[in-house]
Amino acid sequence: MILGTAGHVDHGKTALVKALTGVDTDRLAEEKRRGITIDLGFAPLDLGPAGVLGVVDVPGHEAFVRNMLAGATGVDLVLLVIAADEGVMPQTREHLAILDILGVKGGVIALTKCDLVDDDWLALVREDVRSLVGGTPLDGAPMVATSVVSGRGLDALRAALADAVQAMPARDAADVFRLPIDRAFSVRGTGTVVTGTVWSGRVTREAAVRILPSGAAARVRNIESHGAAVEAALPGTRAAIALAGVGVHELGRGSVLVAGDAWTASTMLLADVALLPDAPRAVGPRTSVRFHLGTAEVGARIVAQGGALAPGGRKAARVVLDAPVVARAGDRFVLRSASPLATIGGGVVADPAPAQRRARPWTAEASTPAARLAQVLQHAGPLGVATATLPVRVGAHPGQVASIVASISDARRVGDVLYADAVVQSLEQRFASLVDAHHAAFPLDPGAPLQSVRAQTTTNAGLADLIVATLVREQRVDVSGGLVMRHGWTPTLDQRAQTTLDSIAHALEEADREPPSVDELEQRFGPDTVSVLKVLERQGRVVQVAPDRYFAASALDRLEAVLRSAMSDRREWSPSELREVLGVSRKYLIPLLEYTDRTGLTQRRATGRVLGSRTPAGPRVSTSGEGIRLS
Ligand SMILES: Nc1nc2c(ncn2[C@@H]2O[C@H](COP(=O)(O)OP(=O)(O)OP(=O)(O)O)[C@@H](O)[C@H]2O)c(=O)[nH]1
Ligand SMILES: [Mg+2]
Repeated sequence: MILGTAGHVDHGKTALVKALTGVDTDRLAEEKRRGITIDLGFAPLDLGPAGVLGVVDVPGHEAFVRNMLAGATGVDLVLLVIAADEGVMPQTREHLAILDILGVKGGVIALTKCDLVDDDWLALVREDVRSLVGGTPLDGAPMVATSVVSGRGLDALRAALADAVQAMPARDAADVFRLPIDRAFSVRGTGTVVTGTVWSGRVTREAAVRILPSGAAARVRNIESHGAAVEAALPGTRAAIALAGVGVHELGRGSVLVAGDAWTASTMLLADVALLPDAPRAVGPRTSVRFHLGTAEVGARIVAQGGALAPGGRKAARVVLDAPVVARAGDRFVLRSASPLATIGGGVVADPAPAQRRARPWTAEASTPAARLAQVLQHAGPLGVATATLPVRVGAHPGQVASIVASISDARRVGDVLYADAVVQSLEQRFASLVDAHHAAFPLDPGAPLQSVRAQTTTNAGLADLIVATLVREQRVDVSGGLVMRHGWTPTLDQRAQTTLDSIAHALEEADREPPSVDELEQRFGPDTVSVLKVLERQGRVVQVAPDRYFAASALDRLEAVLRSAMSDRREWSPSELREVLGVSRKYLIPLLEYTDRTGLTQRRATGRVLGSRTPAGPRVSTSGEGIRLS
């Protein structure tokens, strides 16, 4: 578990950590010279049966609040430090506001430097502090009077911390792994080392990991926790991780070490954003603010639903970031203004990687992972959402995701992708309308080409499969021979079409082995010709031998019989011999032989053809564009 300090500059945070742990966390030369903390310091605090706390000591100076934020963001518990002689000061308030925004669950208050004040004064400070923390995560927190000079209160403080630790729920190691990096350096003989607090999940030696937002892949070479080598970095602990395959220049504070496919970095997220009541001014869509999440800090703009966000207000918003950030639904973030330099508010991430850039924001804080899932699916539309990303997208443990998916009735799954039911239904509707439109436009056609209706409905093949399967199962459409038609549809032949049909069938039978082309038929029989030919083809009375030519089935049967008997000698027949035996001109011969090659009746060789392997009753192949069709 992680304990973070908080409090105004010089109030004795580092001195108290040293008194408790024996570690001086001010390690920089400049910190020693100036007597203040500048960057984060780390030390283990052994609380005996309550376990070892990872302490993150933060700077109190107003110029280093950004460093405080990087340290405060992953803590379970806070140690709020207030010097008894000075009492509540500006960064006492600012740090407390930050802890509130970050949703820190609890902690302990230390009144330090008690050797410098008398008991009456101390009682007044206690009262001040009590009223300050009312309504914050430290409301009702134990308050311990301490002095590192006299040693007063140190044991009581340890005991209070041990109680607070035992009241905190442990983090789940079965979650997806994330460690926001707070330091990265290179160690001779070891290579690149990163440190940070494990926010969720665990990682073991030799695990494959990624650094985001860069996307660089790396391998965990070694892990240390509080200076000792360990096999796994566990959630809620400090870890130093040696990485193979990545250079120190590729990462730094703000980068995130992750494992698994769920994580991405995004330059936009949806969130529930609130401004502090004492924020200096409203935040409009063009106001630039500093966005702090984990150890990352980037410039951002807040596009709130229905206009600017006023001090004290809270709205659903789109957060547009200057650089990609790794976030998870439910993450807390802090907003600061650059001038004046101040903490102005913060929020909760609703969707860390929305699918559409113009996605409408929604309010997230009150919503459950199941409600977020419904929203995410709605926003994703026909793109759907990969189930592997759901732990991050909706902010639930992988183990919970399956039951959340099962609990919502309005989603459909295709492979590893989930779609909103409403989205699939509207695509089904679209598919059915396209079929109807085809029937209306071509009443003589047996159906619409399936491929084309699929392509006009969605470019997602898996989704198209689902739609066709559903519509067929629900008996709304039929699929046959590469065509799709309304269930029970039969081409309607009115008197005129029936006459045309009879005439064309007759004409093709008459023409026998040298039938007219489609164009010629159209000139003679009018605009219904093409549709009528398809009806005849479906009835098995004609066969499309070439794109522009149909034969009467009876004529084709005779031609094939001639070929079969003539070529039964199994030798190779030249084109001119075949023309002779079939009695057709070259114009008919070539398409005919190409057709019999396709159906397997003949086989083309270097200088002629031999009889193929097709059985006499084998399938006929249509050339009308939908592949093999059984006649
Ligand atoms: N008399 C007395 N002095 C103290 C006590 N605790 C800290 N100090 C002194 O207060 C000064 C500041 O202490 P630090 O621990 O550096 O304060 P800090 O809160 O860490 O300061 P920043 O990290 O810069 O915000 C030092 O000179 C300490 O020696 C105490 O209990 N009694
Ligand atoms: Mg300090």
